[in-house]
Amino acid sequence: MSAQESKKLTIKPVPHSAAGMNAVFIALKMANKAMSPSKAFKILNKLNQKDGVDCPGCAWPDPKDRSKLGEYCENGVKAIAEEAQDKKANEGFFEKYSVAELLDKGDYWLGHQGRLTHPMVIRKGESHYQPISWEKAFQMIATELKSLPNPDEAIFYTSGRTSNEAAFLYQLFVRMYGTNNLPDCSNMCHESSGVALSETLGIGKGSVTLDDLYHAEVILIVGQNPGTNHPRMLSALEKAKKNGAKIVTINPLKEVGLLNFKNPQTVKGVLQGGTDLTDLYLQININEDVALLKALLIGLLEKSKIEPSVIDQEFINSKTSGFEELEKELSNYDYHELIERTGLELEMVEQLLDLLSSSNKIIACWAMGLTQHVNAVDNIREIVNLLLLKGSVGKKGAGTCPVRGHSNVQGDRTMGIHERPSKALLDKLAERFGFIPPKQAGYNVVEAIEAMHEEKGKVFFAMGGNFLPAAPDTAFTAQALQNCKMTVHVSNKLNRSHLVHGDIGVILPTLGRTDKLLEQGKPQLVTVENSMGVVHTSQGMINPPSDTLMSEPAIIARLAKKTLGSEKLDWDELIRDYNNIRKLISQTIKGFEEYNEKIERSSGFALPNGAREGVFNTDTKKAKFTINALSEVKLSADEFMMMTIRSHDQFNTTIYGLNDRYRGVHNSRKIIFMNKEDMNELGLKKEQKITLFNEYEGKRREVDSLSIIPYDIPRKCLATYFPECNPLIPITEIARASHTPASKSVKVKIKA
Ligand SMILES: Nc1nc2c(c(=O)[nH]1)N[C@H]1C(S)=C(S)[C@@H](COP(=O)(O)OP(=O)(O)OC[C@H]3O[C@@H](n4cnc5c(=O)[nH]c(N)nc54)[C@H](O)[C@@H]3O)O[C@H]1N2
Ligand SMILES: Nc1nc2c(c(=O)[nH]1)N[C@H]1C(S)=C(S)[C@@H](COP(=O)(O)OP(=O)(O)OC[C@H]3O[C@@H](n4cnc5c(=O)[nH]c(N)nc54)[C@H](O)[C@@H]3O)O[C@H]1N2
Ligand SMILES: [Mo]
Repeated sequence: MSAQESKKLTIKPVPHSAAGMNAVFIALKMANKAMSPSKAFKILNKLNQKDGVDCPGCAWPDPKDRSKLGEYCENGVKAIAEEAQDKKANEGFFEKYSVAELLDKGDYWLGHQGRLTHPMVIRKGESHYQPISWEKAFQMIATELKSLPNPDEAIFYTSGRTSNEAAFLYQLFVRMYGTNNLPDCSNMCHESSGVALSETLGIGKGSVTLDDLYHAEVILIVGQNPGTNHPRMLSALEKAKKNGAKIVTINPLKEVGLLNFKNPQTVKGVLQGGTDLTDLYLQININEDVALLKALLIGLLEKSKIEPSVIDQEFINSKTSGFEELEKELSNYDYHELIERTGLELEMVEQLLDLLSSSNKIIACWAMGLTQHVNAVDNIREIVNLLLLKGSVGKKGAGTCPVRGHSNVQGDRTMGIHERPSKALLDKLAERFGFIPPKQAGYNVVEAIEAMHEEKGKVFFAMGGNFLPAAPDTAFTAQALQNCKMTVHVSNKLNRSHLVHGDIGVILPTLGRTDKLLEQGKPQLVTVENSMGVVHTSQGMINPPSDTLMSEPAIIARLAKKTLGSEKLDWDELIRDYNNIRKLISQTIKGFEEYNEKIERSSGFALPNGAREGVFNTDTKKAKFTINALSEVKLSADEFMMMTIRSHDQFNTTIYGLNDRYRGVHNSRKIIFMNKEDMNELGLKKEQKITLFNEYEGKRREVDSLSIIPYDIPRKCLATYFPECNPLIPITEIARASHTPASKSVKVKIKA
C-alpha cells in the first residue's frame, strides 16, 4: 500500500472554480515526483506544440494560436507523469512479485511501478511472469494464431492511443489473417454517437471545428465533464463566451469546471477571478435527457405556430426527411409529464426554450453521460432532431460535437479498426493488397467477452488498453479472459488485465507517445486525428526506458511477418520508414491522398466532413429526423439509478491519485455520492460504509465497502467511480444498436 492509499477518506468543501494556478502546481508536483525536472521541462515544452508530441490524454483539438505559457492542462501533465515515469517494472520486478501478489495490489499501485522493459510470459500453473526474447514471443503467438482452425477464434482489441500508422497496419494484418474481430474501446465509449450520427447525418463523427465554437450563439454541454476530462475545452468555452455565446449545461451533477474557470494560460485567469461559464444549469435526473429533448421539441413547435422563424422551415424542407412523422410522434406526449420525468423546474426548461427560440446557431457537445445507456443511440438521435429543427447543422457556429475520449480513438476508426467494416474499405483493401478480406462482421467488445466466455474466442490480443477493468461485469470478463488459450497485451505499463491471463499470458512492452521513436537509427514520427477530424503529427523526444522496447508498428509488422510471411507484403520495408506505411494509407483511405506531402507541408489537415458543409451522405442524401424512445428503466421503491463516472485523478483505468478535488473527495475511490434526503430516509450516515448490489435476471452482483458522501445529486440517483463499480454492470445491459455497456444507468440497491 502506498502512503496515500493508507490515508483516511476526507471530505472537503467543493471548490468554486476549476483550474487556475493551483491546478498547474498540483500537476507539476506529480510530474516532478515521477521524473527529473529537466525531463519534465523537455516534454512539457513540446506538448501539443506544432512540431511536438500529441498529448496522450484526451482528443481535444489544439487551437491555432497556441499559448506561450504552455498548451496543456493539469490532466495532460498527469498523463505525461504517468507515461514518462523514471521507474521501471523490469525482469527483477516480475521475479519479486507473483501474479497473485500483484493482483492484490490494486490499479493505483500497479500503475506506479514504472515502465515495462522486457517481453514477459507466463504459463498456466506458474506463479510468476518470466522474461522471453522478442523472437520467441513472436514465434509463440504466430504458432498459436496459425494453429486455430478458424481465424474468427482470435480477437484483436485496440485502445485509443494507437497511432494512425499502427492502427492501419494492425487492421491490415488482422484482415489478411482472416477476421474482422477488431473490437475497440469505442465500443464502450462513443459507439452510440457513431451509430446515431451515421444514420441521421451520414457521418459518424462530429461536424464542428474549434472556430465554430467561437461563432456559436448557444452551446449545450450534455453529459460531459470537461473540467476533468477535456480541460482545454474550458479555454475554448471561455473564448466562445467572450464572443457572446450562452452556455447551457445538462448534467445530474453540478460539475465545478462548468461553473467557473480560471484560465491558467492567461494573465487574467492567473491573477484575477475566473469566468463563469454556464448560464443555465439543468440538473437533470439520470437518463431523462430524451424526455427533456422531447419537451424542448414540443415547446419549439408550439412557439413556431405563433412565430414561424423559431424553427428553420426552409432547412427542414430542403435538407431533411421525417419531419411530419416526428411532429406526429411528439403529439403523443404531454409536455408537463415529460418535464416531470426530468426532475427539472418548469421555469428552467422554459428559460432554455426561450434561449433556443431566439438563437439560430446552436452547438451540442456531449460525452459519456449520453452514450452509455440502453437508450443511448436514442439520446443522440434526439439531439440531432433538435439541431435539425433549428437548422443548426452544416453552417458556421452550429453543429454536432461528440467530444472524444482517447487521443486517437477517432483516428483508429478512420484507419479501419472496426468490427463492422464498410464494404468500401474491404473492396479497397482487396484491390490494393490482392487478398479477399473477410466479409462477416466481427465481435464488438461485449460480443468478444461473450465469445471468450463460451470458449469460441481462444486468443485475445490487446493493442494497448486495460480490457478487464474497463469492460463491464468484471467477474464475467475475468472468466472470459481466463478461458482463452492465449492472452497477449502490447503495453507500456503493467495493468490488471495482464494479471488475469489465459493458458499462456504474454506482455509485449512498447514505446509511449513521448518516447523517441527510431527504426534502424532513423527517427520516425506518427500521426493522429483529433476529436474534430484534424490529422497531425506527433513526435516523441525522450529516451525510452529500455533499448529492448519496440514501437507498436514494429510489433505488428514482426508478428505479421511471422504469421503470414512476406509474400503479399514486405512488412520490414514498411517499418523501415513510416512514410511507407502512410503511402499505403494514402492509397487506401479516403481523405488521405498525398498524406506524406500534406503532413510535411502543414501542421495539420482537416478530413472531409459532409455534415460540416451541409451535405448529408445518408442513403437518401437527406438529414433524417428520427423517432426515439424514452428511457424504459423502472426503479422499484428500494432501487437507485447509479452512474459510474471518472474522478479528477484518473485516466480511465489509470489511477493518477486518490483525490477528486473538484468534488471535494480526498484519499479514497471507494465512495458513493448520494442525495441527503435519500440518506435521511434510509437512516444512512455520512461516510457510512455500505454494499451496493443488484439482481439482473436473477444474477446477483455486488461491491462492498463504499463510503457514502452526501452530495448535490438528484433524488434516487447515485454516482460511483469507474472502474471500482464495474462489477455491478451486467454484460447484458447494452445500448440498442451500438452495444455500448450501459455504465451510466445501472439499477442498484443498498445494503447497510
Ligand atoms: N483526465 C481524464 N481525461 C479523460 C478521461 C479520463 O478518464 N481522465 N477519459 C477519456 C475518455 S476515454 C472519455 S470517453 C472522456 C469521458 O469524458 P466524460 O464523458 O466527461 O466522462 P465521465 O466521467 O464518464 O462523465 C460523464 C458526465 O456525464 C454526466 N452524466 C451521467 N449520466 C448522465 C445522464 O444520464 N444525463 C446527463 N445529461 N448527464 C449524465 C456525469 O454527471 C458526468 O458529468 O474523457 C476522456 N478524457
Ligand atoms: N463503468 C464504466 N466503464 C467504462 C467507462 C465508464 O465511463 N464507466 N468508460 C469506457 C470508455 S469511454 C473507455 S474509452 C474504455 C477505456 O478502455 P481502455 O482504453 O481499454 O482502457 P484505458 O484505461 O484507457 O487503458 C489504459 C492502459 O493502456 C495502456 N497504454 C497506455 N498508453 C499506451 C500506449 O501508448 N500504447 C500501448 N500499447 N498501451 C498503452 C496502459 O497499459 C494502460 O494501463 O473504458 C470504458 N469503461
Ligand atoms: Mo472513452
